[in-house]
Amino acid sequence: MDAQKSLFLPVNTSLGTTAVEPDDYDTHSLVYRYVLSESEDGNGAVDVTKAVVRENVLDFFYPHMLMNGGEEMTTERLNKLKMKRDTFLLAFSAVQDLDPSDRWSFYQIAGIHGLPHQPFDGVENDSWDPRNPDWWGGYCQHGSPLFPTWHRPYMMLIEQSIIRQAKQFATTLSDADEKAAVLDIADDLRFPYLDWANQSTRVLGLPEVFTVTDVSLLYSWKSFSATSIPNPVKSFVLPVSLGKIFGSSDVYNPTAKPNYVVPSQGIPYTPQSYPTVRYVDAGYQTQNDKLNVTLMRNANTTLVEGVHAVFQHNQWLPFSNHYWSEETHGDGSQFGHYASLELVHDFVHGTLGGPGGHLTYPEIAAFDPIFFFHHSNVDRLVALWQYCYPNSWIPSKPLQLNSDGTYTDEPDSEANAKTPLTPFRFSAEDANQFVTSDDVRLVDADCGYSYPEILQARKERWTPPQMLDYVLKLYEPPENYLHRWVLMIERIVKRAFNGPFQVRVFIGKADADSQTSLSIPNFAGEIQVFARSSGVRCANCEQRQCMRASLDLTKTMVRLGLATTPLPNAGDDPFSSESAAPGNPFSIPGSLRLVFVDMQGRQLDPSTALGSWQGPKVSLYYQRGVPREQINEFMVDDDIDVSPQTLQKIELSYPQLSVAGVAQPTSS
Ligand SMILES: [Cu+2]
Repeated sequence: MDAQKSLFLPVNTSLGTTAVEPDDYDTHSLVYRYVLSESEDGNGAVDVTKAVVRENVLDFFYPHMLMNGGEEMTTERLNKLKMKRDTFLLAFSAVQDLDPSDRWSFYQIAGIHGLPHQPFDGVENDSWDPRNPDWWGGYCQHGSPLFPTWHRPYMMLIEQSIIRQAKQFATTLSDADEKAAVLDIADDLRFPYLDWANQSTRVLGLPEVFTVTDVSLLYSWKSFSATSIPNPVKSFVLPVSLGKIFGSSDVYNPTAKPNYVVPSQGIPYTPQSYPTVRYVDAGYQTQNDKLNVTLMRNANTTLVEGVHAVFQHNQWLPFSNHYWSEETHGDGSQFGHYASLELVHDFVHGTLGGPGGHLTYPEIAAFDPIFFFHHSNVDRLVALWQYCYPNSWIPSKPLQLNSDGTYTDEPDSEANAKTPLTPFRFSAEDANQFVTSDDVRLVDADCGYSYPEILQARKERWTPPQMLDYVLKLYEPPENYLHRWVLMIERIVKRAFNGPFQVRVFIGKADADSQTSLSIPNFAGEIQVFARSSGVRCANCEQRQCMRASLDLTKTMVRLGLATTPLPNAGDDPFSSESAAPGNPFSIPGSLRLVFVDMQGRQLDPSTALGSWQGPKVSLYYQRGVPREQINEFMVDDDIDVSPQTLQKIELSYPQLSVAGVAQPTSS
């Protein structure tokens, strides 16, 4: 493994084999950093207005469709944008072609997240035992306040690999101008972000660039002959077999169940030479129509409202992750009813991956190239939120989490802003120093990249309330209701069903089950649980990791003609301490129906799947919506607490609430 490896592309690729930086393989160069531009006044501060932006995928991949962004769109500028796009695609493709033993390869970098549960670049913890099922075998942080920050250097690492291959590509170009131009572009290559909640996604679904088999190059290259290449953002062909994600007895193993025809017996899911897929059919092909129908439906039912709700948290802990625990945060004072960013992110994994798609399963999600476009957007939302709430950060007091640990962190280890984010090294000099959350707190000042809105805000010196106003308008649900009702499910045992699952929510459809159409007006949305498989684990472990999830019901209530104004026992101002709780509008038996299904849409029985499973704890929150004009004063003033204790909570139970397949929900 330590023998000198070819740094660059294998001989059989079209981009050549000459080394550009031949000495850097054996140094600890797998670090997260870009070179930061310092400000001109010489005080050593970083000039945040010089940070390179990660652009919207539509602007990045379709530059010829750009109106002009306020700038004059000259032929010269358009050509440069086309060249940048093509170079990104060529370089990303080259990263995917690298030998799987190469630490810069897509295979190795994608493998950091979950399977194959092997050390990346030799970063290990001596006590990690791959046979101990209590340890998670990937490095990624989920259900943790480190969720947003761990994925930050992860994105930067793969961008560094793309930059390297872009420089390599430049050396193959015979036209001197093209070579110079590509070298000039290379350091600025960043993953564009896929904004899955914006207007375009709600109406049009996934941009075509993610679905075509071959992608056309837009620039008229003089010294590169191809006019199209196999599309590197549609799928990645696994160079080695990844092995099984699930134990042999489970119903989820896609090799066994009905959509899949995998070549021969005993071959695990994700076998060598198979491409990653989304919404796979019996022929192991991605079904883009199913993907798009689901994406557009979910963007409209859950993602827009989810992002809107996420920006109403003003504390890092509940904002950052979906973790739920009775012991530490069970009194409602910490978390409340709003969606966490991680939860909305979970929805997107299930929505883009669908049944059998790699993105749906945490163990293998990062092998679908779209993972990085999704996480670019997650990171953008983190950065926008940080702009709105600059003082909120990972609590300094160590947090004990009932976690599975990671490849290097023991189960139940404590996490804080100084926890090493392995395997991402801090510098090339010290192999044992890893990036911490504090090191990557700000995208521009600490990391050297930015997003269009943040760059604009910095240049125009927006205040945090101005940014919040901007974001809330961008993701405002189509109707800005003054009375909002949100369903909150606590204590969802993530591993109850040995893999990912969904909770469908219906209003006024007491007999809804897995066969009920999602196109009826009663369907309010579905909660995606991005859960790992259990393998062989003690019953106790399976009870431990719980998450919380929420879903805004208001739109569906209005559609069904249900009253959304609180019943008369609520005071005029539900925020005031004297006001009584509003009445529950769901007073009829069967008003709210939960249906648990697996990713293939088969009904699950929450009460029997695990003998000791306590089942979900369900409540309804009423929030008086904030009129647009008042958003700033309500949300941003540091003295105003918009956290959940100011909101009205109503516990839901049988018979108003029912769960498909269960005679009566388990009591809480
Ligand atoms: Cu993710």
